[in-house]
Amino acid sequence: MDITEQALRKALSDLPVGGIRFLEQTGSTNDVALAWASEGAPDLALVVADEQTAGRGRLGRKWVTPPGAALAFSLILHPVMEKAESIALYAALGALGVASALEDNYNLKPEIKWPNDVLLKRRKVCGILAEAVWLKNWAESVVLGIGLNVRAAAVPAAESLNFPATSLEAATGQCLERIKLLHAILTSLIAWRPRMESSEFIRAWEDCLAFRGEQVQIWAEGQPIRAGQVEGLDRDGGLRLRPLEGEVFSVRFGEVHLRPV
Ligand code: BT5
Repeated sequence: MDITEQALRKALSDLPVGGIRFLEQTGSTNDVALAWASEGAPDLALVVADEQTAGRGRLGRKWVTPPGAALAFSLILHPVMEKAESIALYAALGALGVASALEDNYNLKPEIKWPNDVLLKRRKVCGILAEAVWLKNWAESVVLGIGLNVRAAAVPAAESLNFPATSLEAATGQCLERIKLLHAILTSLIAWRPRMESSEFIRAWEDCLAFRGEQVQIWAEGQPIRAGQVEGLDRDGGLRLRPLEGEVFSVRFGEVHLRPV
């Protein structure tokens, strides 16, 4: 079924969504949501697009969203946490929200590639981009942008990718209904959000962690590559790695790249 604003309003009427804007085509739903947030959008206001012509990933990378094939949306949240580093936890909320929705409703076994890519069978099916509207030192709003490949046609050509990608269609053999998926993901995000700083949240995230017990390489811009076996997460969501020699170390949030060895 095609997404329309009317169909969205009807399907999401049982959720406490703060407002809905649907666009057949837009540059980036995160840009629309950031503008709306700075004009005072309510908590849980939602921007959905069928197609993005300038979808954004992290650090200026591109996110591809062709028409009729993907779920691309941005959810505006008014944060309860005021520390700058907590913004990264919102991206984790996005990943856990998507992973739990896929597991609970579609019987899939998603994994989270730390910090916040959702994988199916070791291929990226969903990307998350959390951005904040700052007011002095605290985030007044967080825009949680989520892009999910629903149909196989959503997956870009392999040569343009920095990590293998897949779609829900490839993983399930079915064309899943996008509005139902959105309902399931929003339900899961709304349920996890009040528990974001709990040990239960970290445990659930850790349960989905990809490459546990495996060797990975990790590097950040201008820093040497480090390698280690993925042990799990620490209390604030940092990734714990055990190197071949030396002490276990944690990697903090930031622009860190992770690759299986
Ligand atoms: C992400 O960045 O994974 C965050 C993507 C967030 C997209 C959503 S859609 C709704 C909202 N509006 C936006 O404008 N953005 C958000 P990153 O980890 O930097 O990954 C980007 C990389 O993923 C690219 O450089 C490509 O290699 C790859 N890629 C691009 N499109 C993809 C797709 N559809 N499926 C899988 N991989 C993709």
